[in-house]
Amino acid sequence: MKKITLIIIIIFLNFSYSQNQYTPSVENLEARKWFEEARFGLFIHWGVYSILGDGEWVMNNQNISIKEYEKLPGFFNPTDFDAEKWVLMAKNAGMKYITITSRHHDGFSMFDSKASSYNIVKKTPYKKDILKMLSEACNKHNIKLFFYYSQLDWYRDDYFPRGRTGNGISGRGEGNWDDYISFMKAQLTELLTNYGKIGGIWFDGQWDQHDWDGKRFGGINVDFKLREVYDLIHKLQPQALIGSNHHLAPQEGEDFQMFEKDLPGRSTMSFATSEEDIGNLPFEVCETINGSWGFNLKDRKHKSEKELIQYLIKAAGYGSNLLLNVGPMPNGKIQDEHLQSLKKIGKWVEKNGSTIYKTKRGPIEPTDEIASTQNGNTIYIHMLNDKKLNVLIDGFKMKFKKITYLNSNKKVSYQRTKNGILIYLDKKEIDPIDTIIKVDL
Ligand code: FHN
Repeated sequence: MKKITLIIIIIFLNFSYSQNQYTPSVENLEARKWFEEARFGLFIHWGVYSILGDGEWVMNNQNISIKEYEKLPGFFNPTDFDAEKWVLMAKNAGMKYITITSRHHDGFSMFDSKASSYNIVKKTPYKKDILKMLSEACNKHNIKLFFYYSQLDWYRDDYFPRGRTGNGISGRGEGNWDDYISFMKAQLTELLTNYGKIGGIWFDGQWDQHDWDGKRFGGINVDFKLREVYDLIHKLQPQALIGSNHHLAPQEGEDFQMFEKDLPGRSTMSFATSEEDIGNLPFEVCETINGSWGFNLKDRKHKSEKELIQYLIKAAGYGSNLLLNVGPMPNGKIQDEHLQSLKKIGKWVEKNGSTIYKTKRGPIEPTDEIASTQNGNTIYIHMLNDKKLNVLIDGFKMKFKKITYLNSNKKVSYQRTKNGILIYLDKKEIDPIDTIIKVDL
């Protein structure tokens, strides 16, 4: 009898262990390595909301009722959309992957979905699956494709109990939460079966169901069945990387950790992931090219070439990828200001990409003025303040063979100090965006 009880306990323990402990597959670990080396991706927020030119939250912000919002798909006809142009735009900017919104909080699916007829093929005059076209173009040009997927939904009745947002939208019903989970599983299965091998799934919206005191996310009020959903994804495509923008510590089954408009640990946003919640998965920082995610006609906060390139460098200095967002217009085109910025970034990356791709976080503590990256025995110090000629790097005591300017190959003057090194930059070598110093160990 005792023996039987012991066997039952062992079986139970094994079962609960395998239920909780996520062991990434070999393919997944390889994909993580690729992801960390890629360093730069394009984020795309595109949906029927682009017609209103007021960002992707317009349904919530203007309290547009379900019935009113349902008219939008009828106007969505992006005849100028050219998947290959988008992919080449990203590739020429030095980006290695694209993450696009398959369904945002408005609940409208930008792909052909059997699980919901509220989708681009069934409800718009355009009638075409943009994800399909994009996946084909990505395949052709060797760019990986990730799908953003919103767990929050302002449209469906079965997203019930509702969360903290969208409560001014009239016409929302009161359905059954389990149906919502089944619906999400069905859609994710479509996304993981109909578009070839994908890069991964970028979840967003879990925070809608967490308590929030304006500073920290608290307990969750529903069960998103995360492990079931994550396991389903990994079963369908083991290499697919899962990340979730919940702003919390990584959860079992996730493969990378993301930081929204914030460098890891800098906590510049109210919802920032706190320092103690930073894990050891690959990092990705996402940021907008202007001030909005979805197309916003009146957004004039276009970031400068310098800001954008320096953000890419800073992210790399934290050992993180940058996922830079554009919000395409309703006609399927990208705003000219953004096309120009991406071209400029591309030029910089073409010349200096070796200091970013395939690097890890360097040995120098990142600040607003300095970032460092490392590839094997080479350290790259990125000097981001073009006004400072004497730069003290406290704590940098490493022995090295050579220290030169990357551009000219000329030697850099320096002096060892008690706690680090004082670098004397040559005015002639200063680059207004980034003066790169190469240190050979
Ligand atoms: O609400 C979304 C927002 O629209 C956008 O998708 C960003 C991207 O990181 N995430 C949410 C806000 O945290």
